[in-house]
Amino acid sequence: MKSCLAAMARGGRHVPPKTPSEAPRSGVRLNQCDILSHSNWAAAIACPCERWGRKDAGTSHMRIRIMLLLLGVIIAPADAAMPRPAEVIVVSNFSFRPSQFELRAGEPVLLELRNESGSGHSFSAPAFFASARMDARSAALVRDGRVELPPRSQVGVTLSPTAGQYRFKCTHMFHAMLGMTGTISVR
Ligand SMILES: [Cu+2]
Repeated sequence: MKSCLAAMARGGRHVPPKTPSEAPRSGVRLNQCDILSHSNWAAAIACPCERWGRKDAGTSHMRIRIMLLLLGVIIAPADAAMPRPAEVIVVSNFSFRPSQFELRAGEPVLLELRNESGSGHSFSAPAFFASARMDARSAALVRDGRVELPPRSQVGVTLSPTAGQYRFKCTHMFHAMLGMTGTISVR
């Protein structure tokens, strides 16, 4: 069997054994399939060592895949046409944080509504939503001028707001009275 390290060093991919019987016996620690021995990550992803049933190789490759996935999550927003960073509104019993915030008129923004409480709430701003431009996905999240937020949920609405002062509140019974109100200033 050729070691995958040697094969990688020559710029090629290693070839796995054709039958399981050719695979390394248990107790034999081979390093050639560990993360550090791979000359590049792409080759590491393609490396089929885990098909041999070697637990450590499988674990190494899983780690690489998780790292690449995380890297993808970090890199992805940079090349996509994204709105400016999210305006995060944390919803709890019984407040919005922040309760006053500013947006820029005509500039797409992701409004991220995070309900951190164990109770349902809503973010109701009929005039604000009615005057804003939204794509179909975001518009579908707004019903009668409000977004419903089930317990421990997060809803993201992307929109381009129109200049003005808007009030928002939670429409659940007595919640506005208990402090769940706020204002959005769009300039
Ligand atoms: Cu509420």
